[in-house]
Amino acid sequence: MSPRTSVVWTPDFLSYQLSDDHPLNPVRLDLTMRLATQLGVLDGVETLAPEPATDEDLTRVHTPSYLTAVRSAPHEPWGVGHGLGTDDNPIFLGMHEASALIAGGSVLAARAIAEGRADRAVNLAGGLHHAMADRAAGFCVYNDCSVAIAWLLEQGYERIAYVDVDVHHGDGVQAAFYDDPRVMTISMHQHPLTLWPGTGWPGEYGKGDGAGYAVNVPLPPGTGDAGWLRAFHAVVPSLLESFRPQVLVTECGADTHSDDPLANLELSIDGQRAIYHSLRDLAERTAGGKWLVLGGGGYSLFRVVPRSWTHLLATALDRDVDPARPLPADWVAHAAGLTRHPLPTAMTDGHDPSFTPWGDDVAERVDSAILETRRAVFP
Ligand code: ZLV
Ligand code: CA
Ligand code: ZN
Repeated sequence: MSPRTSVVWTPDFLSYQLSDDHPLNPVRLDLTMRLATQLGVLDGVETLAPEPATDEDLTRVHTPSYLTAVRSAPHEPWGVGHGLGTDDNPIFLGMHEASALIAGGSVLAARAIAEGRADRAVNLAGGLHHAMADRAAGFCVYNDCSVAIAWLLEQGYERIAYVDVDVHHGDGVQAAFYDDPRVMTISMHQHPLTLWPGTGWPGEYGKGDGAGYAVNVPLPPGTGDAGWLRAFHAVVPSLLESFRPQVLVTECGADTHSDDPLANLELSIDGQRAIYHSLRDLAERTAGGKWLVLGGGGYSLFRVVPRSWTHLLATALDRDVDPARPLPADWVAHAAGLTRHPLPTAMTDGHDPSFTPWGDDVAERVDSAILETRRAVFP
């Protein structure tokens, strides 16, 4: 039987705008939904409209005093602390409401799966993986990934796998479940010596009962499609095969792309499409088909995120989009009205992800990253 997929969406997600010129611009979500719609990917798909996460939901992960700070910050912005009011996390009007709505979206997606109404559920506004229990970080106010996982644990789930393919380390989710063997967190990311937040070393493998259930794969700048996929396949499938999660939660940041202004892993749209297909295959083979898909980073707002996440939506809906498919003229015209950057013309970068050329030096460094991670977590 073909899987049922729910898509969580509300135009109110666009109110998560940290500041006018902040890299995390919600136009990327608007452009993604427009592109997916115009390509027919969302034909007949009923979207689920979220409610804000409740304090009960949020305090499974965050401290009550942090919630109080987030609520009051726009009205009393001086000396609020908790990572609020920095260049990465400016204070904005309606900050609590916009952030709680995104977390509510991820809980709604989890609920659709837990209640058996969906096998897969997508919240592209989610994936805010850096927020900590009592502090905002890296553009993230509430950690919707952790809030959704904590909700699933509350329902009695005993094994949840979290795989984070954003170019940054999934530090907030790792920290939330670091000593909990019910949640296996795996993050692929650019090496901590070369990218914020500077964590995600293979030696961070969990503690106490959770030892062995945190996994980190740091990759060198310039890794590229073939190197990234090689590392992924050397580590992730065997871990998920032995863990046998009841749900696979994925953070699908698109900031691994070579056009992304924040990082240097140098993947293509075609490589990212291959990642999404691998995640779907793993959900089917190891997690009983249960797949909770979250967004994440991605700062090439016009050239990358809309195409990459349209492939992600299409993958989750089993309506794979041919990479050769041209971009709809209406979408290009709309995007052209918003940017002076040249726009792509098709759903591909013209790369065959399995044949990306990569230099010997990068190859060696990818292979030593794989070995280091395997030494840390494989029995
Ligand atoms: O994609 O930021 O480097 C999930 C995600 O993973 C830093 N932050 C820290 C260290 C001191 N700050 C830098 C302050 C910069 C202020 C605003 C930018 C503005 C323009 C262009 C780039 C940045 C920026 N900020 C680039 N990298 C940072 C990181 C945070 C990255 C968060 C990734 C979030 C949504
Ligand atoms: Ca990551
Ligand atoms: Zn990121």
